This record gives sequence, structure tokens and C-alpha cells, in this order.
Amino acid sequence: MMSTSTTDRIDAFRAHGFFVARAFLDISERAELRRACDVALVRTRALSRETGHSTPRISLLTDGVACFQDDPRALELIAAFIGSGRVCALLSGLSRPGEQDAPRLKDAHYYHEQTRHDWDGDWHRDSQFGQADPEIERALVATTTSVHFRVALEDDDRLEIVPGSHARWDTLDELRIRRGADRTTPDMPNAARVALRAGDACIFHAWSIHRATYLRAPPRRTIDALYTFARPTVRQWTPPTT
Ligand SMILES: O=C(O)CCC(=O)C(=O)O
Repeated sequence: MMSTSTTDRIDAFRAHGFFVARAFLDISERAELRRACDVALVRTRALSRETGHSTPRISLLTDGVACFQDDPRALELIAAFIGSGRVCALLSGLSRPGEQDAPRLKDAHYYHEQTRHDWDGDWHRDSQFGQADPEIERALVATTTSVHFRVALEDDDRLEIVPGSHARWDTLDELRIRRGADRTTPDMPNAARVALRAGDACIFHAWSIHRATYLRAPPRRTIDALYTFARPTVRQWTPPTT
């Protein structure tokens, strides 16, 4: 699905929960960003036997920070990209009434190929993490918006999404799969694969039902930033009384 105008982009997001912006980065922008992200991946792989090897992704802002100590400009480049006007322009108009217009950055990740074995990820909505009670999760899905913005730095067809699932609660089959014992089944009804060419960007609603499968080859190098439009819960600090 290709969006050419703001209205198309917003309409596609409302209807399907995702859209693709083809050729968002040109070849030199892609090479520059990949070089910067690879700094963190190479260093993380050297420091860990797990992270960067058998994980889906590394965090560029938490796992990765120590990994940029020899090359802080690489982190600056990544931070400038995920905060850029160009990326924010793609996110504009995606919030729901009552939310903030401006997105807040939550984290940035780098999805990588596996170094040991292939495996299938679980079907999930990101909203389920930390929510044991499906009814509380359901309220979150109905009232808030969180989005992944990603750019493939190599061709990447690993992600599958159930189109439209961001805008409704689960069918019985979906709930049985994503909160049941067979979360990696290939038989999710109506799932669609999102095939990105190197340089393509994709925005998808984090509450959509989605998953990916993880392979040793071909190389996977996709930068993904997570943003929310939910209003922050601000806790009041009251000084202790003496
Ligand atoms: O592209 C992927 O590997 C899956 C992404 C995903 O499931 C997530 O970030 O919640």
C-alpha cells in the first residue's frame, strides 16, 4: 500500500492500522543511518552472547548507549533522525481526539538478523505487555494511540499485521492465539505481510495484532522508533513535611 498524500496516509492508518512510505530514504541516507546503527549492533554483539544474537532487536537508546562511546556522532545522527521534522510529518494527524497532537518518543530499536537459529515470534498487541487483565488492555486499545515508525535499511519482509485490528477488539480466534498456548501459529486469520524494500518506511499502530519471524538470512537491518500520543501521567511531587 503506498501513500502519496497526507489524506491517503491518514485514511490508510485509520482503516488498516498501517501504511508504507516507499523510498523514504535515498541510498546515501540509508547507508549513513545503517553505518550509525551498526556501530551499536557490532559492539553489542561483542559484549553479549544473547543481545544482538538471538534477540529480535537491540535498543539504541538503552542497550546501545554504552556502545556509542567510541563513536558518539553515530548516536547523534540516529537521535537527529528519529526526532526530525521529516519523520514527525509522517506521524502528524494520527492521534485520536483527546490525545496530544505531538508524538512522544518512547524508545528506538534496531531489528537484526539472527546469528544462531531461526524462530517464529508470538502474535501480540504491544498493549498486552504488562497488562495481565485483558479488560484493562481493551480500555487502553480503545482510548490511546502508539505507533511504530520504521525504515528498512535492507529489504525486510519479516513483519505480519492483521489489518484493521488496531481499531477493534479481538475476535475469539485472535484472543485464543495471542493469549493462548499456540502464539506462534502461522494460522492467524487475515494476516498480511508487510514487505519493505531498503529505504521504505512503514508506520503501524502498536496496538495492531502483529508478529515477525526471525531468520539468520538475509541480513535484517531495520530501525524502528516507538512513539505515543497518550497524554503523560504527571505525578505531583510534594516536598516532605518536617
Ligand atoms: O518487526 C518485528 O520484528 C516485530 C516487531 C514487533 O513485534 C514489535 O515491535 O512489537
